[in-house]
Amino acid sequence: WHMFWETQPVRHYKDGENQEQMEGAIDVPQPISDIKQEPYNLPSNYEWCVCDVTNDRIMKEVYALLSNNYVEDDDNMFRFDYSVQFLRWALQPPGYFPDWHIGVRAKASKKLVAFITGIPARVHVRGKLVFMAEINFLCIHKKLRAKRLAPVMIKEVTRRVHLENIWQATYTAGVVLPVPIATCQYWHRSLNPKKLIDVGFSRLAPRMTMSRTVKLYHLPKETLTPGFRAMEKQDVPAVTQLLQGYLSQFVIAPDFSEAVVEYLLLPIKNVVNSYVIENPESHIITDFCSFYTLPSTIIDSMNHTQLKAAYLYYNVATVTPLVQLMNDILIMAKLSNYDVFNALDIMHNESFLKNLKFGPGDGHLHYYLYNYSLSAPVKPLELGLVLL
Ligand code: NHW
Ligand code: EN5
Repeated sequence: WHMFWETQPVRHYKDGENQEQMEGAIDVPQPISDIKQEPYNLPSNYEWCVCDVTNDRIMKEVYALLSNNYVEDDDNMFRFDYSVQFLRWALQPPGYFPDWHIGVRAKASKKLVAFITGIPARVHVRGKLVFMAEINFLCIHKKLRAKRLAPVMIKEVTRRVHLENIWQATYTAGVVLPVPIATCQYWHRSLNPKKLIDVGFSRLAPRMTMSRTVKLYHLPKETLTPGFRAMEKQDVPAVTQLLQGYLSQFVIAPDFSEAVVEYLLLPIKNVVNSYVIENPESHIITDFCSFYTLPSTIIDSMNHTQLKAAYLYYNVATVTPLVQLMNDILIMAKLSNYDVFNALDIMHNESFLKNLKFGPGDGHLHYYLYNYSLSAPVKPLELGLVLL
């Protein structure tokens, strides 16, 4: 049934979902000298390449592949449109390995036809610190689908991760594979309801007119919490402290150093937005929130070509109520002209979604671990990890 996944160190459905399981690595690490030294074989017309993400010409090729062939919704109406700036940010965190940015080219034309990436990350799993790879941006050109190329690419990235003495990985997908550790739902908050309805992203609710819908989703012209401002470099130590304190309660959560917080959370225009609440008297940073920018191409639309979407990233509310913090971040996204604000039902997000007029989407996100077995499945609210 799962010809490839059957052969991999992941949980399998036959393992018995209800039985007590041991928690930890499935396969023990091999000696590095035993790891295959040469890349896996591709079909003879194709060759491996490393995609240097600092190179503009190569990034244009990666962008062209992904913007035409990456993830679509179930009805093929929208396709993720990760920008070059975003991909550069996502792929070069502290300690990244250039050769984990893997491409496949046609030998004759040198055209880039497939891509997969890994980045290193330290992840807490039920309190244990595990060195992992985060795998993302697996993409095969539409004309090369269903030829069993994906298993070769996954084995090749696995080999390169093993060469760095890393034996676990985490990834998310919209499809069900063996076996999700958790299944989450996307929620959407309309910011520009007229456009969302025009392009088929959402519908006019029964007994609602357009003008009543616009009014329903209306937001104030400025944020409400005193001391709300964009995060700056000087905030990195305080934000790191807030995140470490908050994330320690989740079963799965990143272990953020100051270097990683500075890299991932300092604002970058059209990539990542982060805000803090600085107490006006004490100047203490009490709360933090962030989103990343991931537009989608509208596949067949007359009037519009792109949907501008913000995705909730990391938040910590210690003093300001979370719902108030999230209302302010919605206001910021609206002021910056986003069409929709998306969030998953992870961490404590359930507590504000309905209140702030988010509605459930038709997409799910499944979280996976490679070569790590959990003794029990995890609830979305036990997840403290967001993958891009
Ligand atoms: S999820 C987004 C994945 N990308 C897309 O959906 C883009 C559009 N689709 C495509 O480009 C975020 C193709 O359909 C892809 C499959 C490339 C998806 N993950 O080549 P074949 C990520 O990037 C299995 C894993 O014939 P294809 C996370 C499928 O079950 N496996 O299919 C990536 C089957 O195996 P089975 C997936 O349609 C995580 C086999 O691939 C998958 O031409 C990667 C069929 O291959 C998916 N999303 O290409 C794993 N989709 O056993 C990392 C399909 O069922 C693991 N498959 O026969 C960890 C590695 C590191 C370890 C380190 C220690
Ligand atoms: C790797 N890091 O399905 C991630 N998106 O709900 C890769 N639906 O946008 C895996 N189908 O519900 C990603 N509108 C998996 C997700 C793939 C993309 C996807 C879903 C998530 C989505 C929209 C559009 C649906 C179009 C028809 C949706 C309803 C919005 C409505 C707004 C008003 C209140 C109720 C909800």
